[in-house]
Amino acid sequence: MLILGPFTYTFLLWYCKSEWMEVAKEVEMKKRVALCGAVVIVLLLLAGCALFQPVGPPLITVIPTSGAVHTSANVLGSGFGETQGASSVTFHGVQAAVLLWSNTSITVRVPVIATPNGSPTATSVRVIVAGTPFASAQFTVVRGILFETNRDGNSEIYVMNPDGSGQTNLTNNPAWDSFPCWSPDGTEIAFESTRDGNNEIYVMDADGSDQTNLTNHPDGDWFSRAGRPTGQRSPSRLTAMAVCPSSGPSHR
Ligand SMILES: [Ca+2]
Ligand SMILES: [Ca+2]
Repeated sequence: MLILGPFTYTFLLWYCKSEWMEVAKEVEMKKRVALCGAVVIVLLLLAGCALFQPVGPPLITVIPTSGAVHTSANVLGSGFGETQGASSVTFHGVQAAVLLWSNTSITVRVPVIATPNGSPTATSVRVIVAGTPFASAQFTVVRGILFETNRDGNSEIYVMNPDGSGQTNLTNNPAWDSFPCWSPDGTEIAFESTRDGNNEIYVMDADGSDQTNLTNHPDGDWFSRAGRPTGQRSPSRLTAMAVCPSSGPSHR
């Protein structure tokens, strides 16, 4: 009996312990099942959110870099690729000259769309990456107001926003520069200048770059305007005459 006592005690202890372990295992198993179920539910919810999340084009922002007119603009976003390659940017379907291309920023010269009466024109900007439409945004093309001023000590051609802000010297030349006028598509400006020693007709890009002497003649060359003489060369032969109306300003 003395022997059976410890044996019985050990047996009962083992039995109870086994029972307890079984119960503990069952509780642990239930916990794990509950945990797995919760994980599955969370995963399903996440998948559902991703599945039903609206898929749209990547967001891009178009901001002008010029204070005067929108002659250049930065297209900000991501995923453009590090190099331009076969990619491009269009404004209202017109391809813009790309000045700088990186994965997150594209600098373009805005191809000023025909802006009847110089009024602001809303246009759609599209980024095409490797030949495939990638993203789009809205942008308002503004044709600046051209004017002359002597504020820098000699006549210069300036451009400003329609509200008078962003006044920018486009010519920056010590000679006389005057009579600016937009080309019909707003991408170029024709003007007169004496920088080569006599009057010449020049053309420059809308941002003032690439100023080119069109006439390049030792005699005087002017636009034809009502009430003032024309140059000694026939103005009708000049490219600039195609963009400057003969009824243009006459103030000298
Ligand atoms: Ca000047
Ligand atoms: Ca000349």
